[in-house]
Amino acid sequence: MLNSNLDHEKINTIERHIQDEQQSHPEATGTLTSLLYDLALAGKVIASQTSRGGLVEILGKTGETNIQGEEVMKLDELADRMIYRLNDHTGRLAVMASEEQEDILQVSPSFPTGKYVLLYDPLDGSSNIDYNVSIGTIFGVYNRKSESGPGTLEDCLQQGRQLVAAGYLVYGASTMLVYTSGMGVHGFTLDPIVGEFLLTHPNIRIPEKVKYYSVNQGYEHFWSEGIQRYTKYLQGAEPDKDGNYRKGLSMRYIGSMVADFHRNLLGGGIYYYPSDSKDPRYTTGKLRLSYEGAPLAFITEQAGGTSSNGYQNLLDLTPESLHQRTPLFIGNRSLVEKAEEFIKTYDG
Ligand code: FDP
Repeated sequence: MLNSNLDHEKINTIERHIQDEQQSHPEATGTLTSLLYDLALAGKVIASQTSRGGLVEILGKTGETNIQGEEVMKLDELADRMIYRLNDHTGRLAVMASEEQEDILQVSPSFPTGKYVLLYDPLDGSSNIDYNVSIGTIFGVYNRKSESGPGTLEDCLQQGRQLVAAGYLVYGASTMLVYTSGMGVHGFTLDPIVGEFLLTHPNIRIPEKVKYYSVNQGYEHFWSEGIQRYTKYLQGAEPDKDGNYRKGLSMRYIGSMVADFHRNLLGGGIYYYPSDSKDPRYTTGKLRLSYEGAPLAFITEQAGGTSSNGYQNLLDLTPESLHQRTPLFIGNRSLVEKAEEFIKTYDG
């Protein structure tokens, strides 16, 4: 016989949670709920493929390069197509853009266009795919700016402040989906048996007490003086401009931004990828403002943290091109502000 208490217990699936949140917006039509649920579905499909990575012939490179000049991995392609195909016919989107594709992606002409715009990085941290290390998907959702018909490039080049929702999936020891629609940050874990995302991390707040800094320290010699000194400050080996030292932090760097970000969101800390002089392609940093920076900045802000390009909040930057790169500092407010202070003092 069923325990009668169960009748009263709320089982918070992702669909129900998003629906409940949207109900506090009387004007909501349910379209955003459905769009976020479509993204959760895409995440489940991608997770099912990544977890079988070593078993089926999907690992390794396709032999092609994407527009960033990087080798395209088969799983990247699969994730890219999956997200597009699950969203091209729903009537919820005006246009999409993917980190893997040079141009904006129009939805199928046989279906009506919708009011939202979706930007996504289908498989972040792809250099880790072959090594069974956590990877992820990042997405951001905007309202369209164009009135009707096919969406435009302008729809995709919006300031992070205009984000309606943002989230990421991390494919790790378990699969998690973390999202915000401007009402806090909530994390769901995929129950692989039931096949449903269940609420496990409601109202995530970045802990005040910080533990980690995450940066590729192998590039140290190519950094500016400000970044070098800031990193020493985080280690407890350099004073700030007032002569104060901080207690040294632990360094953790997976090299999959989503996974590094996720750890620091839950554990407290900062992730940064500054500009460096190592590679002429990345003089303004490596990471992309619209696919990686802005969505994670929105989540961070909703969780009590902040972000910067070293001078300005990432959410205040308006991209000029689809694949614009940016230096990036993201995490606890005190650490991000301190990075800005070091940059101002030593790099001008
Ligand atoms: P990747 O090149 O493997 O896709 O988005 C780019 C990214 O990974 C981030 O996920 C990651 O944090 C960073 O680049 C790693 O770059 P480095 O190898 O230069 O540290």
